[in-house]
Parts: sequence; structure tokens; C-alpha cells
Amino acid sequence: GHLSKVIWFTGLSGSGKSTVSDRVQQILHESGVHTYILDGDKIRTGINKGLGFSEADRAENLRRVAEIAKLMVDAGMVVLAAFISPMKKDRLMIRDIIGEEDFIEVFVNTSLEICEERDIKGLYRKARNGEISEFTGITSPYENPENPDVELKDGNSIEESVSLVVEYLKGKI
Ligand code: GGZ
Repeated sequence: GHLSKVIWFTGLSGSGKSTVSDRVQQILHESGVHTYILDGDKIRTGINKGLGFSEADRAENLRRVAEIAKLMVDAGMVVLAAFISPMKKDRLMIRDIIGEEDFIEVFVNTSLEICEERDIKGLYRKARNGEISEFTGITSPYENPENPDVELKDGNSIEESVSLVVEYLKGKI
């Protein structure tokens, strides 16, 4: 068996949260760890349909995700959650709901400059044009975590980032 945990990826849109969490999941899966990924796509079109990007809606989005993640931990899973989760107070709430001992915070610290240059979905351009409001990093804040368990930086390749997370998890799950 293995220990149940929530591995929570926070960072800007396009920072690489989904890419890294997908690869980490593959590796954990290969060593027989029972995992599940929660991310904005699955959650915001499903259980959280109707929630937007105001401060209150983001808080409610994240509160529900944290409650779901907690249930999954109780069921024995390793949960990978990939959400911008931009506000310190919301990340504290998440930590409170899940419980300190089951919570691992990964800060995907890709700079705004690089995320905007990539602009994989064209959302940054739309945010600059005013076609999307309250866009994180442009017209809505992102508060950097101060003490993440793992920090992934601009200079890291995807494989390096994945290794950093997997190494951190050794002995913990
Ligand atoms: C931020 C937005 C917005 C606004 C749509 N601000 O790169 P993506 O597209 O696939 O990931 C982003 C996703 C963010 O949802 P989260 O649930 O992770 O956000 S939060 O934790 O703050 O609740 C982006 C898309 O939704 N998106 N509009 N205004 N991201």
C-alpha cells in the first residue's frame, strides 16, 4: 500500500501545471500508486459549472475541489490537483480542509512573461484586448507562495520538473 496525499499544483495559466501533473501521474501509476487528477477542465465544466473567475467564485471553486480531494484521500488515493489557486488565503483554506499532513504544495513558478509568450490557448492576448476580464496575471492578482514544498522554475525542462516532484515524493507516498 501507499500513503494518501494531495499534491496541489499552483501557478499561472500556461505555467505547465497540467503537463507536469500528467507526467507525474504516469510515473506514479507505473509504480502502482493509485492516483487521480483534478483540474480546471474537468471540474469547471462539471461539478463547478456556473462558477466564474471573480474572487468569490475562485474561492468557491477551490473550496469544493479541496473537499472532493479530501474525500479521495479518505478513499486511499493520491490526488494531483492543478488549479491556478492565486490567493494566499484560498491556499490556506485548502490546506485547512485537506489537513497539513496530507497536503503537498508545488509552485509552478513560470514567469508571466514566459506564460504570455507561449499563450497556448490565446487567452493572454484576449485578456490584453479586454475580451476576457479578471484574467490572472493581467487583470487579476497571483500571490506567490512563500513556502512551497517544491518550486519549479523557468529554467527547468519538463523532465527536470517532473523529477523534482517525484524525488520529493519518495518516502512520503
Ligand atoms: C484565469 C482563466 C480565466 C481567467 C478562463 N483567469 O490555461 P487554462 O485556461 O486551461 O487554465 C485556466 C483555467 C483556470 O481555472 P482554475 O480553476 O485553475 O482557476 S482558479 O484556481 O483561479 O479558480 C484558463 C481558464 O481557466 N480561464 N478565464 N479570467 N484563467
